[in-house]
Amino acid sequence: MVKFIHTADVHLGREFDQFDERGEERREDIRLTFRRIAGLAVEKGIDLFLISGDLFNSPNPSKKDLEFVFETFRMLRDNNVVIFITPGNHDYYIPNGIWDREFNSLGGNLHIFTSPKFETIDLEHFKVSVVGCAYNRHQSNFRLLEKPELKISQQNSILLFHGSYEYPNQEYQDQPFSLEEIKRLPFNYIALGHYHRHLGIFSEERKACFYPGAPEGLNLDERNAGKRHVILGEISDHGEVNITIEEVQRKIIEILSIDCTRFQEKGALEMKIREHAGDNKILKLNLTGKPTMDILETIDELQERFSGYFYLLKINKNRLDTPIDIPVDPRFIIGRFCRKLEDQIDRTENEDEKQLLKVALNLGINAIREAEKR
Ligand SMILES: [Mn+2]
Repeated sequence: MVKFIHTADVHLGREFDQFDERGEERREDIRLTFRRIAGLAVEKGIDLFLISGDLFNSPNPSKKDLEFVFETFRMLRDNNVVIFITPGNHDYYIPNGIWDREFNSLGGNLHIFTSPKFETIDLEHFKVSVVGCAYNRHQSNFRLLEKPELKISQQNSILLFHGSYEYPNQEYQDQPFSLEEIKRLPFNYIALGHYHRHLGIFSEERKACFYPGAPEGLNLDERNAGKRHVILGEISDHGEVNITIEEVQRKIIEILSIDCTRFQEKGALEMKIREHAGDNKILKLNLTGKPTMDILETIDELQERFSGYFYLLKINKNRLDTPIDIPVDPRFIIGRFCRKLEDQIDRTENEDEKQLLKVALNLGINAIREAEKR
Protein backbone atom coordinates (compact mmCIF):
# COMPACT_ATOMS: atom_id res chain seq x y z
CA MET A 1 0.00 0.00 0.00
CA VAL A 2 1.08 3.57 -0.63
CA LYS A 3 -0.29 6.69 1.06
CA PHE A 4 -0.10 10.09 -0.57
CA ILE A 5 -1.07 13.71 -0.03
CA HIS A 6 -1.80 15.95 -2.98
CA THR A 7 -1.64 19.74 -3.19
CA ALA A 8 -1.12 22.29 -5.98
CA ASP A 9 -1.35 26.01 -6.69
CA VAL A 10 0.04 27.14 -3.37
CA HIS A 11 1.47 30.23 -5.10
CA LEU A 12 4.05 31.14 -2.46
CA GLY A 13 5.11 34.76 -2.95
CA ARG A 14 1.79 35.84 -4.46
CA GLU A 15 1.41 39.61 -4.69
CA PHE A 16 -2.15 39.89 -3.37
CA ASP A 17 -2.83 43.27 -4.96
CA GLN A 18 -6.50 43.08 -4.05
CA PHE A 19 -5.80 42.66 -0.35
CA ASP A 20 -4.55 46.19 0.43
CA GLU A 21 -2.42 46.34 3.55
CA ARG A 22 -3.14 42.67 4.27
CA GLY A 23 -0.92 41.44 1.39
CA GLU A 24 2.11 40.50 3.47
CA GLU A 25 -0.08 38.72 6.00
CA ARG A 26 -1.65 36.70 3.22
CA ARG A 27 1.80 35.71 1.97
CA GLU A 28 2.51 34.48 5.48
CA ASP A 29 -0.86 32.68 5.53
CA ILE A 30 0.05 30.61 2.50
CA ARG A 31 3.43 29.74 4.00
CA LEU A 32 1.76 28.58 7.22
CA THR A 33 -0.88 26.64 5.34
CA PHE A 34 1.78 24.90 3.26
CA ARG A 35 3.60 23.99 6.44
CA ARG A 36 0.36 22.73 7.88
CA ILE A 37 -0.09 20.45 4.87
CA ALA A 38 3.45 19.11 5.41
CA GLY A 39 2.64 18.58 9.09
CA LEU A 40 -0.49 16.70 8.11
CA ALA A 41 1.60 14.45 5.84
CA VAL A 42 3.84 13.50 8.75
CA GLU A 43 0.97 13.09 11.17
CA LYS A 44 -0.88 10.76 8.80
CA GLY A 45 2.19 8.68 7.95
CA ILE A 46 2.15 9.70 4.29
CA ASP A 47 4.67 8.14 1.88
CA LEU A 48 4.39 10.48 -1.12
CA PHE A 49 3.91 14.24 -1.14
CA LEU A 50 2.58 15.34 -4.55
CA ILE A 51 2.79 18.95 -5.75
CA SER A 52 1.13 19.40 -9.14
CA GLY A 53 2.53 22.78 -10.13
CA ASP A 54 2.58 26.41 -9.05
CA LEU A 55 4.10 25.82 -5.63
CA PHE A 56 5.68 29.23 -6.21
CA ASN A 57 3.99 32.20 -7.80
CA SER A 58 6.95 32.82 -10.10
CA PRO A 59 9.98 31.01 -11.54
CA ASN A 60 12.19 33.28 -9.40
CA PRO A 61 10.81 33.15 -5.87
CA SER A 62 12.24 35.19 -3.02
CA LYS A 63 15.07 33.87 -0.87
CA LYS A 64 12.67 33.81 2.05
CA ASP A 65 10.21 31.53 0.26
CA LEU A 66 12.98 29.29 -1.07
CA GLU A 67 14.45 28.84 2.38
CA PHE A 68 11.02 28.23 3.81
CA VAL A 69 10.29 25.50 1.28
CA PHE A 70 13.71 23.97 1.71
CA GLU A 71 13.18 23.74 5.49
CA THR A 72 9.75 22.20 4.96
CA PHE A 73 11.12 19.64 2.50
CA ARG A 74 13.93 18.76 4.87
CA MET A 75 11.40 18.12 7.61
CA LEU A 76 9.48 15.85 5.22
CA ARG A 77 12.65 14.00 4.21
CA ASP A 78 13.55 13.44 7.86
CA ASN A 79 10.16 11.78 8.20
CA ASN A 80 10.72 9.55 5.15
CA VAL A 81 8.25 11.36 2.95
CA VAL A 82 9.18 11.34 -0.75
CA ILE A 83 8.29 14.55 -2.60
CA PHE A 84 7.25 14.83 -6.25
CA ILE A 85 6.97 18.18 -8.02
CA THR A 86 5.89 19.28 -11.45
CA PRO A 87 6.71 22.90 -12.27
CA GLY A 88 3.52 24.76 -13.33
CA ASN A 89 2.81 27.72 -15.57
CA HIS A 90 3.80 30.18 -12.82
CA ASP A 91 6.93 28.48 -11.50
CA TYR A 92 7.89 26.99 -14.87
CA TYR A 93 11.16 25.17 -15.40
CA ILE A 94 14.14 27.22 -16.61
CA PRO A 95 17.49 25.48 -17.24
CA ASN A 96 19.73 26.27 -14.30
CA GLY A 97 16.80 27.95 -12.50
CA ILE A 98 15.54 27.15 -9.01
CA TRP A 99 14.43 23.61 -9.86
CA ASP A 100 17.98 22.72 -10.94
CA ARG A 101 19.78 24.70 -8.26
CA GLU A 102 18.04 24.85 -4.95
CA PHE A 103 17.00 21.41 -3.79
CA ASN A 104 19.83 19.07 -4.81
CA SER A 105 20.94 18.32 -1.28
CA LEU A 106 17.63 16.58 -0.56
CA GLY A 107 18.81 13.67 -2.68
CA GLY A 108 16.49 10.80 -3.55
CA ASN A 109 13.69 12.06 -1.34
CA LEU A 110 12.77 14.70 -3.89
CA HIS A 111 11.88 14.22 -7.57
CA ILE A 112 11.30 17.22 -9.78
CA PHE A 113 9.93 16.56 -13.26
CA THR A 114 12.00 18.99 -15.30
CA SER A 115 11.37 17.58 -18.79
CA PRO A 116 8.32 18.54 -20.88
CA LYS A 117 8.13 14.86 -21.84
CA PHE A 118 6.66 12.29 -19.49
CA GLU A 119 9.19 10.79 -17.16
CA THR A 120 8.67 7.79 -14.86
CA ILE A 121 10.04 7.15 -11.38
CA ASP A 122 9.54 3.57 -10.22
CA LEU A 123 9.13 2.96 -6.51
CA GLU A 124 9.33 -0.81 -6.31
CA HIS A 125 8.93 -0.83 -2.57
CA PHE A 126 5.47 0.75 -2.96
CA LYS A 127 4.66 -1.07 -6.23
CA VAL A 128 3.99 2.28 -7.83
CA SER A 129 5.26 4.19 -10.87
CA VAL A 130 5.04 7.98 -10.54
CA VAL A 131 4.82 9.84 -13.86
CA GLY A 132 5.06 13.56 -14.52
CA CYS A 133 6.30 16.31 -16.80
CA ALA A 134 7.16 19.98 -16.49
CA TYR A 135 4.65 22.51 -17.79
CA ASN A 136 5.77 23.48 -21.28
CA ARG A 137 5.15 27.19 -21.74
CA HIS A 138 6.56 27.11 -25.28
CA GLN A 139 3.77 24.76 -26.38
CA SER A 140 1.06 25.48 -23.87
CA ASN A 141 -1.80 24.62 -26.27
CA PHE A 142 -0.44 21.15 -26.99
CA ARG A 143 -2.75 18.30 -26.00
CA LEU A 144 -0.20 16.27 -24.06
CA LEU A 145 -2.76 13.78 -22.81
CA GLU A 146 -4.18 12.97 -26.24
CA LYS A 147 -1.55 10.37 -27.14
CA PRO A 148 0.93 10.30 -24.30
CA GLU A 149 3.99 8.09 -24.42
CA LEU A 150 4.03 6.42 -21.03
CA LYS A 151 6.28 3.85 -19.41
CA ILE A 152 4.70 2.17 -16.45
CA SER A 153 6.41 -0.90 -15.05
CA GLN A 154 4.88 -1.14 -11.60
CA GLN A 155 1.51 -2.59 -10.76
CA ASN A 156 0.06 0.76 -9.71
CA SER A 157 0.66 4.25 -11.00
CA ILE A 158 0.19 7.95 -10.32
CA LEU A 159 0.32 10.89 -12.73
CA LEU A 160 1.11 14.51 -11.82
CA PHE A 161 -0.13 17.01 -14.38
CA HIS A 162 -0.58 20.78 -14.58
CA GLY A 163 -3.25 21.66 -17.12
CA SER A 164 -6.81 22.68 -17.95
CA TYR A 165 -9.70 20.28 -17.84
CA GLU A 166 -12.18 21.26 -20.53
CA TYR A 167 -15.69 21.62 -19.23
CA PRO A 168 -18.48 24.14 -19.74
CA ASN A 169 -17.38 27.62 -18.63
CA GLN A 170 -13.79 26.44 -18.43
CA GLU A 171 -11.39 28.87 -16.91
CA TYR A 172 -8.08 28.47 -18.72
CA GLN A 173 -6.58 26.87 -21.80
CA ASP A 174 -3.15 25.69 -20.68
CA GLN A 175 -2.18 22.13 -21.64
CA PRO A 176 -5.85 21.31 -22.19
CA PHE A 177 -7.43 17.88 -21.95
CA SER A 178 -10.92 16.45 -22.23
CA LEU A 179 -12.78 14.07 -19.95
CA GLU A 180 -12.43 11.37 -22.59
CA GLU A 181 -8.66 11.83 -22.82
CA ILE A 182 -8.11 11.69 -19.10
CA LYS A 183 -10.48 8.80 -18.49
CA ARG A 184 -8.64 6.44 -20.78
CA LEU A 185 -5.27 6.97 -19.06
CA PRO A 186 -4.08 3.93 -17.08
CA PHE A 187 -3.33 5.62 -13.73
CA ASN A 188 -4.84 4.77 -10.36
CA TYR A 189 -4.58 8.39 -9.31
CA ILE A 190 -4.19 11.54 -11.37
CA ALA A 191 -2.96 14.51 -9.34
CA LEU A 192 -3.96 17.65 -11.21
CA GLY A 193 -2.99 21.25 -10.71
CA HIS A 194 -3.88 24.62 -12.23
CA TYR A 195 -7.51 25.26 -11.23
CA HIS A 196 -7.84 27.11 -7.95
CA ARG A 197 -11.26 25.64 -7.37
CA HIS A 198 -11.40 22.16 -5.84
CA LEU A 199 -12.70 19.74 -8.46
CA GLY A 200 -13.09 15.97 -8.46
CA ILE A 201 -13.21 14.75 -12.05
CA PHE A 202 -13.85 11.10 -11.28
CA SER A 203 -13.55 8.80 -8.32
CA GLU A 204 -14.01 5.11 -8.95
CA GLU A 205 -12.85 1.95 -7.21
CA ARG A 206 -9.51 1.81 -9.01
CA LYS A 207 -9.23 5.26 -10.56
CA ALA A 208 -9.51 8.77 -9.20
CA CYS A 209 -8.64 12.19 -10.53
CA PHE A 210 -8.73 15.46 -8.61
CA TYR A 211 -7.76 19.09 -8.55
CA PRO A 212 -7.19 19.86 -4.85
CA GLY A 213 -7.60 23.60 -5.52
CA ALA A 214 -5.42 26.34 -4.06
CA PRO A 215 -5.00 25.73 -0.28
CA GLU A 216 -5.67 29.43 0.41
CA GLY A 217 -7.94 31.67 -1.65
CA LEU A 218 -5.75 33.86 -3.85
CA ASN A 219 -8.13 36.31 -5.55
CA LEU A 220 -11.42 37.91 -4.67
CA ASP A 221 -13.47 35.79 -7.06
CA GLU A 222 -15.69 32.71 -7.01
CA ARG A 223 -12.89 30.36 -8.03
CA ASN A 224 -10.96 31.21 -4.87
CA ALA A 225 -13.92 31.50 -2.53
CA GLY A 226 -15.00 29.03 0.15
CA LYS A 227 -13.21 26.29 2.05
CA ARG A 228 -9.84 25.07 0.74
CA HIS A 229 -8.61 21.49 0.66
CA VAL A 230 -5.85 18.95 0.24
CA ILE A 231 -6.38 15.40 -0.87
CA LEU A 232 -5.26 12.38 1.09
CA GLY A 233 -5.23 9.07 -0.69
CA GLU A 234 -4.26 5.43 -0.44
CA ILE A 235 -3.64 2.92 -3.18
CA SER A 236 -3.76 -0.70 -2.06
CA ASP A 237 -1.40 -3.25 -3.59
CA HIS A 238 -4.35 -4.46 -5.66
CA GLY A 239 -4.99 -0.99 -7.02
CA GLU A 240 -8.01 0.13 -5.03
CA VAL A 241 -8.01 3.84 -4.42
CA ASN A 242 -9.33 5.52 -1.31
CA ILE A 243 -9.65 9.29 -1.17
CA THR A 244 -10.38 11.64 1.71
CA ILE A 245 -10.48 15.40 1.60
CA GLU A 246 -9.15 17.62 4.36
CA GLU A 247 -9.84 21.32 4.97
CA VAL A 248 -6.68 23.41 5.39
CA GLN A 249 -7.34 27.13 4.93
CA ARG A 250 -6.60 29.88 7.45
CA LYS A 251 -8.94 32.44 5.90
CA ILE A 252 -12.09 32.08 3.84
CA ILE A 253 -12.98 34.34 0.95
CA GLU A 254 -16.66 34.98 0.40
CA ILE A 255 -18.18 36.80 -2.54
CA LEU A 256 -21.56 38.22 -1.62
CA SER A 257 -24.02 40.26 -3.66
CA ILE A 258 -26.70 42.23 -1.87
CA ASP A 259 -29.56 43.73 -3.80
CA CYS A 260 -30.25 47.01 -2.01
CA THR A 261 -33.68 47.30 -3.63
CA ARG A 262 -34.93 44.87 -0.97
CA PHE A 263 -34.06 47.14 1.93
CA GLN A 264 -36.23 50.04 3.06
CA GLU A 265 -34.00 51.16 5.89
CA LYS A 266 -30.36 50.82 6.74
CA GLY A 267 -30.81 48.62 9.84
CA ALA A 268 -31.98 45.70 7.71
CA LEU A 269 -29.05 46.07 5.33
CA GLU A 270 -26.59 46.20 8.20
CA MET A 271 -28.12 43.11 9.76
CA LYS A 272 -27.65 41.28 6.48
CA ILE A 273 -23.95 42.17 6.40
CA ARG A 274 -23.48 41.19 10.02
CA GLU A 275 -24.87 37.71 9.28
CA HIS A 276 -21.75 37.07 7.19
CA ALA A 277 -19.20 38.37 9.72
CA GLY A 278 -16.19 36.36 10.90
CA ASP A 279 -12.66 36.97 12.14
CA ASN A 280 -11.21 34.76 9.39
CA LYS A 281 -13.51 36.01 6.71
CA ILE A 282 -12.48 38.01 3.67
CA LEU A 283 -15.73 39.43 2.33
CA LYS A 284 -16.08 40.96 -1.07
CA LEU A 285 -19.45 42.65 -0.98
CA ASN A 286 -21.06 43.68 -4.25
CA LEU A 287 -23.94 46.09 -3.73
CA THR A 288 -26.50 46.07 -6.51
CA GLY A 289 -30.06 47.23 -7.16
CA LYS A 290 -31.79 50.52 -6.50
CA PRO A 291 -31.20 51.86 -2.97
CA THR A 292 -33.27 54.50 -1.26
CA MET A 293 -31.61 57.89 -0.84
CA ASP A 294 -31.17 57.18 2.87
CA ILE A 295 -29.49 53.86 2.24
CA LEU A 296 -27.25 55.39 -0.41
CA GLU A 297 -26.10 57.91 2.18
CA THR A 298 -25.15 55.23 4.71
CA ILE A 299 -23.35 53.04 2.19
CA ASP A 300 -20.26 55.24 2.38
CA GLU A 301 -20.04 54.57 6.10
CA LEU A 302 -20.41 50.79 5.83
CA GLN A 303 -16.73 50.20 5.14
CA GLU A 304 -15.64 51.91 8.31
CA ARG A 305 -18.44 50.57 10.49
CA PHE A 306 -18.03 46.94 9.52
CA SER A 307 -14.29 46.53 8.94
CA GLY A 308 -13.89 45.23 12.48
CA TYR A 309 -16.35 42.41 11.85
CA PHE A 310 -14.14 40.83 9.18
CA TYR A 311 -10.51 40.01 8.55
CA LEU A 312 -10.92 42.08 5.40
CA LEU A 313 -13.99 43.76 3.98
CA LYS A 314 -14.08 45.09 0.43
CA ILE A 315 -17.25 46.85 -0.66
CA ASN A 316 -17.92 47.38 -4.34
CA LYS A 317 -20.45 50.18 -4.93
CA ASN A 318 -19.81 50.41 -8.64
CA ARG A 319 -22.65 48.09 -9.61
CA LEU A 320 -25.33 50.06 -7.77
CA ASP A 321 -28.19 51.48 -9.73
CA THR A 322 -29.49 55.02 -9.12
CA PRO A 323 -31.81 55.60 -6.12
CA ILE A 324 -35.53 54.83 -6.29
CA ASP A 325 -36.53 58.12 -4.68
CA ILE A 326 -34.18 60.30 -6.67
CA PRO A 327 -34.75 64.06 -6.11
CA VAL A 328 -35.84 65.89 -9.27
CA ASP A 329 -37.13 69.23 -7.94
CA PRO A 330 -35.37 71.86 -10.13
CA ARG A 331 -35.50 74.45 -7.35
CA PHE A 332 -32.62 72.67 -5.64
CA ILE A 333 -29.11 71.99 -6.90
CA ILE A 334 -29.42 68.31 -6.13
CA GLY A 335 -32.60 68.05 -8.21
CA ARG A 336 -31.03 69.76 -11.21
CA PHE A 337 -27.89 67.66 -10.87
CA CYS A 338 -29.87 64.42 -10.75
CA ARG A 339 -32.01 65.35 -13.77
CA LYS A 340 -28.96 66.23 -15.81
CA LEU A 341 -27.20 62.97 -15.00
CA GLU A 342 -30.35 60.89 -15.50
CA ASP A 343 -30.81 62.46 -18.93
CA GLN A 344 -27.28 61.49 -19.85
CA ILE A 345 -27.77 57.97 -18.53
CA ASP A 346 -30.91 57.61 -20.67
CA ARG A 347 -29.16 58.84 -23.78
CA THR A 348 -26.05 56.66 -23.39
CA GLU A 349 -26.09 53.41 -25.33
CA ASN A 350 -22.80 51.98 -24.07
CA GLU A 351 -23.40 49.85 -20.96
CA ASP A 352 -20.01 50.58 -19.36
CA GLU A 353 -20.50 54.29 -19.81
CA LYS A 354 -24.03 54.04 -18.43
CA GLN A 355 -22.68 52.32 -15.31
CA LEU A 356 -19.95 54.94 -14.97
CA LEU A 357 -22.57 57.71 -15.07
CA LYS A 358 -24.61 55.91 -12.40
CA VAL A 359 -21.54 55.77 -10.17
CA ALA A 360 -21.00 59.49 -10.81
CA LEU A 361 -24.63 60.25 -9.99
CA ASN A 362 -24.50 58.33 -6.72
CA LEU A 363 -21.22 59.92 -5.69
CA GLY A 364 -22.59 63.34 -6.63
CA ILE A 365 -25.77 62.88 -4.58
CA ASN A 366 -23.77 62.04 -1.47
CA ALA A 367 -21.33 64.87 -2.06
CA ILE A 368 -24.05 67.47 -2.49
CA ARG A 369 -25.98 66.23 0.54
CA GLU A 370 -22.80 66.30 2.60
CA ALA A 371 -22.03 69.87 1.48
CA GLU A 372 -25.59 71.03 2.29
CA LYS A 373 -25.26 69.79 5.86
CA ARG A 374 -22.34 72.11 6.56
MN1 LIG B 1 -1.32 27.25 -12.92
